[in-house]
Amino acid sequence: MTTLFIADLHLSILRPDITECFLTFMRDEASQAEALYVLGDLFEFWIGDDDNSPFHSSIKEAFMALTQAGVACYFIQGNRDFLLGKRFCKDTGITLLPETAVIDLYGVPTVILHGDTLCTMDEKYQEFRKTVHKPWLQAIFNRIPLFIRRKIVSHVQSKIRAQKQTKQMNIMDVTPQEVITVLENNHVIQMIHGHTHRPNIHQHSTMNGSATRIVLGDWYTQGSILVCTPNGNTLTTREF
Ligand code: LP5
Ligand code: MN
Repeated sequence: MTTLFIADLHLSILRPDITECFLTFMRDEASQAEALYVLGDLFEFWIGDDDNSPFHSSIKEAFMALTQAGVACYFIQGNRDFLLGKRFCKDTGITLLPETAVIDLYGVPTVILHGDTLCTMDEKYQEFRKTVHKPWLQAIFNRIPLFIRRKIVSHVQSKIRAQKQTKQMNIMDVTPQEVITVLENNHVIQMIHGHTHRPNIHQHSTMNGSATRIVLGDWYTQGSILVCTPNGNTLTTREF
């Protein structure tokens, strides 16, 4: 019995090495698992479910093969694929979860999330997030022709990139008090998230006792997978 977690792959046509590692993982490993959880930022940027490029179709086919083989696949949106929605789920058989979800991981109630909402000191990002999550703005954006949406995204990305360079590293990590609040509000002592690209296993003191926080790694230089079994959880890597 195995449950797998991945996040922050940032798949794009510009990085065939990541895509190949991901497709091999899906075919050889995920297909043998009980469940696969993708905790956001699967894509470098997801512009909308109507983007049917051959590249995106090949990723969707990999999920479809998995769900058809009986592997349960779950997805939580990240800050780069917050526009991934119902149509993607219908095309692949995956289940979209809310931004914070509680699951039973081999008897341990566990809160899972992308992780961006834990970075409360990054006020500019949280403001930006609030804006792009407005349903009315997303509805308008989804009606804009695909090629214009692409231009808007690359324009905003290039503006933001410069801003990000000036941010202090510590504000781009989670706020410890926010971690404790989320653990306590969800009545759990285990959390799994990505986003910060700082893979590690941390302990936190909560009013319910000592809690474990597992941070998933990104896929910039290697595949990063959290492998969970009834006997324990292991952060692992796969060479490109
Ligand atoms: O992912 P990572 O680690 O690189 O950076 C994130 C945060 N950055 C982002 C930005 C997205 O990756 C790119 C978004 C392109 C959006 C296109 C617009 C689509 C419109 C859709 C409308 C429904 O998520 C980064 C964090 C970092 O994580 C660590 O947590 O710091 O945040 C930023 O850099 C954001 C800036 O701080 C704030 C930018 C404000 C710019 C205002 C532009 C307004 C655009 C409004 C769109 C209509
Ligand atoms: Mn992220």
